[in-house]
Amino acid sequence: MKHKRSDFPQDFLFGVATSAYQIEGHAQGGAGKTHWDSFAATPGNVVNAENGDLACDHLNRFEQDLDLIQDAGFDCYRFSTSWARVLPEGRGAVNQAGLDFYDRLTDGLLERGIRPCATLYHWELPSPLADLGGWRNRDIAGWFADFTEIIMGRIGDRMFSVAPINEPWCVSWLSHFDGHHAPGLRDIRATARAMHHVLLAHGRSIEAMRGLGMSNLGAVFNLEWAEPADDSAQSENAAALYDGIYNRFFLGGVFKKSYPENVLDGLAPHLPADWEDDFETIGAPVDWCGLNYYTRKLISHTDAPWPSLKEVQGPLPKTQMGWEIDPDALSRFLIRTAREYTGELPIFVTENGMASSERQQDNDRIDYLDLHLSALQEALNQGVPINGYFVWSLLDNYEWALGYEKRFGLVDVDFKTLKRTPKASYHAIKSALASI
Ligand code: IFM
Repeated sequence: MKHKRSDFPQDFLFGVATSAYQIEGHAQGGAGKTHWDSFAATPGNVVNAENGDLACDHLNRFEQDLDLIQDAGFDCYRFSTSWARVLPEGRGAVNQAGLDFYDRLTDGLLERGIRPCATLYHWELPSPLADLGGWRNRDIAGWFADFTEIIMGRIGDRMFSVAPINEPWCVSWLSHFDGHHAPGLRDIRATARAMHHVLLAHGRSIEAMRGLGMSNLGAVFNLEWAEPADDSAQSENAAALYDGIYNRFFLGGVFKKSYPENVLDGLAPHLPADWEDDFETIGAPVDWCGLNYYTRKLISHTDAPWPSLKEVQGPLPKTQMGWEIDPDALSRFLIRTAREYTGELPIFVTENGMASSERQQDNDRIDYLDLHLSALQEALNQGVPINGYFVWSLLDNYEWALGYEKRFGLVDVDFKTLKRTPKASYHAIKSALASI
């Protein structure tokens, strides 16, 4: 890699990220069924109908995985806790084996000198709660606050940082409007409710953790830069709306206690009654802001009903996902987020990385990471208070509706034998983190 640790501020933190359902092996250890299990079991939803039953078997191999994180020299590990592993029914009886697992994981990190950075929800909603309407049901905010108290009551004393929910856009829009993720709905009313409730649940969870006396709590957003596909005013408005739905709705809710007007034009009739009254909870102060960044989109207008958006193929080089590589947009996002939303609050890039079919000599990933670290430095030079950067992901894993084919890991996983083999990018980062 071109970059090395000493190119960054002295207390800058480097980490690596994963999530529970994508690596643990969810059919094991007493976890309850989730909406991803039934979504994946429905023909046509997931490539090869693959699911997270075994995934990387991290549940049984986590010591080996923590050794990999330590050997690479990472300061932090961003993992998530599965709601259904802790509370198989979503509420009520606790699965002690689940709590014990996260307890051992936490201690395993601390023993290795790695900071535990938890995300409470990374998409595996317990099926009994999905049966009650899941993210469409306002009660989910209370159920999630209860889960927060249970899991953080056990491991919260040892966390370096915690964020309630990973990527609210994916939890709501991608899953209830696009139908690409569980529960696979395509319904604007369901979408509006999920978008609002996911933020309400975030706020209730923050309140619950403050009640436990915890600090260093944040919010993690996935951002996608929207560029008009051409010079027309229609495309410009379309890109602004895409930006509103994808980025500004969620940042605005948490940091401005308001939703963007162009999004309300279409969504307001579908939001739950008295939604404005929830902003005090949604906007509960946080200690940092996490941004997950991968790509940008070219957007134009279509005549379909609201939001009338069309994605247009762009000319930039693409990853295995078909996502354009645009590091400059990361700088722009970091600068804009600080200027318009977060001010002096520390920002972390909580996910960045690429899928590549290169299973060993993944030079494309090394280049991608270098380019994005340069973009991050550009924002640092402009005074944005960025405190850390996390690579997605430690291991090749379950890439949701795309199954196991798309490989994001610094470490290759052979899904037949579950053997882990560090790739060239792992070794490159290890050298970069060791060099001063
Ligand atoms: O694998 C996902 C992860 O679960 C959330 N952020 C984006 C990653 C790559 O698609």
